[in-house]
Amino acid sequence: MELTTLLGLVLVASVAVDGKIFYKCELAQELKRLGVNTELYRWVCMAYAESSFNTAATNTNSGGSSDYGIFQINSYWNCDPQDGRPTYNGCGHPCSDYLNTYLGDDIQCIRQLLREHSGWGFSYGYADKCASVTSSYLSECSL
Ligand SMILES: [Ca+2]
Repeated sequence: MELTTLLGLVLVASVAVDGKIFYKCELAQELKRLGVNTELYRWVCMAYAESSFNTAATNTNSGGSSDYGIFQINSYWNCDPQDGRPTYNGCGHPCSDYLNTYLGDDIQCIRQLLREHSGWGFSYGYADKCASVTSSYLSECSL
């Protein structure tokens, strides 16, 4: 294999591993480390419902907007897709900030949505899979 081809493969691989799929307890520990200290189990359940713990998850909605990252933050309301599509960008970040392994900015946006919506009503994933979640969801985790 030519060296240039090898370098090309290494480059592609490094881009591909920019995101991360968390284990459940690992995510709980990381969210706690970043300051989530109330109802942590709701955050972790919501992340599983929305992205299966994948920070690089993207999904396109029927209306043309897209959802980004471990919490599936929406490009029309809450982040800027930076591709010309309209956005209110309520959380004030490019959507790409919600695809990396640093979750501090993702948490900040979800905190804002929790305030604006007085709870988790903004997340269809939460309503679908987490409405009856309890703290026992994290009972196997060391926190
Ligand atoms: Ca981030």
